[in-house]
Amino acid sequence: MTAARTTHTFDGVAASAAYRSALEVIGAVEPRVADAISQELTDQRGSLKLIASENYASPAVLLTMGNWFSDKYAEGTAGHRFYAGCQNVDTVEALAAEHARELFGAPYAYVQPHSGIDANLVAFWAVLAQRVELPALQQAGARHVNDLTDADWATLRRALGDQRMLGMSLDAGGHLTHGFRPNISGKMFEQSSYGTDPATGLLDYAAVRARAREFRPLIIVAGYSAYPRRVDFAAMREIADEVGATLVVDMAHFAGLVAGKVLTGDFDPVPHAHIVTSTSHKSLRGPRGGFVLAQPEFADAVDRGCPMVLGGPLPHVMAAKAVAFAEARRPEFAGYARAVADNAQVLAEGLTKRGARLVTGGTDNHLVLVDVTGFGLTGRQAESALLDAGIVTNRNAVPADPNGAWYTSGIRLGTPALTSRGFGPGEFDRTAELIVDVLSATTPTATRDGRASQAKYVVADGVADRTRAAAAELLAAHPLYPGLDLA
Ligand code: DSN
Repeated sequence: MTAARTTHTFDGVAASAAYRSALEVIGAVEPRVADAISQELTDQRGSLKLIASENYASPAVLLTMGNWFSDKYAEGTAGHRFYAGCQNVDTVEALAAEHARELFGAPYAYVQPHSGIDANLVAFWAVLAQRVELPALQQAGARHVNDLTDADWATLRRALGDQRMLGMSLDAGGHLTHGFRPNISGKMFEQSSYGTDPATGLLDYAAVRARAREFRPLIIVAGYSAYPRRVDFAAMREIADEVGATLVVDMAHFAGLVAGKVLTGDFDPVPHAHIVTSTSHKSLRGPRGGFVLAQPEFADAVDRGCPMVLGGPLPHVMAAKAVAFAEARRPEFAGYARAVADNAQVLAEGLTKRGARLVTGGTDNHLVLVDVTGFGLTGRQAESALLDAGIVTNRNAVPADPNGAWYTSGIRLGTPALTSRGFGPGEFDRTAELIVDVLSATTPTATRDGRASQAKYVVADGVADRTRAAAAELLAAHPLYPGLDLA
């Protein structure tokens, strides 16, 4: 695995000129913003970024977002806008959708969602529109909700509020937007969860089926933000069909592995789900945003994402999605995606052989979940100690977490970002060594009543400095945006 297969191909000289000019223009108005932008690059260049949901977009993607497309209103869809003068927005939206369809082999793509939560809301309301509202309209002989009598409308609103969603539990790796109470989805639906097998940490499809039969949800959501294994979407679809549910798959985390054909067959959600939602900025390495793929029967309902739950689209971001999807259609992106998954396995093995305990014992996607209670730490302590040593991770609950969602018992590590820098197996094994060194050298401090603190900790003298120096060596060998020079 070489750097050439995983990093961006770009012209550092051209990118340097573009960014220097941009910073000069910005700095003439508010120099502190120009400085912060510059400093962000320095900081990102100087740390081992292992946040599983982050990446480094190409300069082409980033530059596409800084222009006058930002000034356009364009409610509606390509060719059917509520504003005049949208011909160029039509071009980029149509291009982004076409690239998305081709990239994922999907019959229909909607590229307006601004984020993952927006994409999920579009999908959930599309299911409600198709399966609850449409039959109600038909029954009332109306073409539009505005044509319903007040009594029919009241009945429909009750029906819309009386639906069920089944999603993966949060501590098993599910996501807040899959029907959990702090999120709007949890207020829209009566929610129930499926978890993982307590012995193996793996999804238990028989248990999912049993829960679905009992709960009879309108929507089953599959997908995760902290589950380190593949999901059998063919099996999930079978379960959905058996109970008359619509299968929505949130592939935000692993979209890059689907695009790069690492997840294929039963593990590719696109042929199996009724609707697939995603973000574009995680393993897919695009701009910050969301999108939805759908089977034809849901296409019209998804298309009404605006005005159903979205306002004006972000044309500059849709343009950047078109560029990112075009990049992901190049053959080298498949090499990148393969390297992300291979590197995750090396990281998992490197941690395990040095004594770390991993949820499910390993990984077959882009992320690893370490149960840090084996080091006598909470996730919060591990996250902070690693940050002191220049390693950026995030704390995460593990299944049945005894420390709850704030302190947690785990840290989540992902390989997409460092793989974009050209890290290969040697670098990831060394990264595992550094992580275990830091965690082994960290101890919780005692609280006043003599118990171990869940937040405070000490790292043995010299370990953080030594790790920072070792990380700097790895990073120097794999510069972020090589040749890009702001000075
Ligand atoms: N915040 C994203 C993550 O880190 O997984 C998901 O919303």
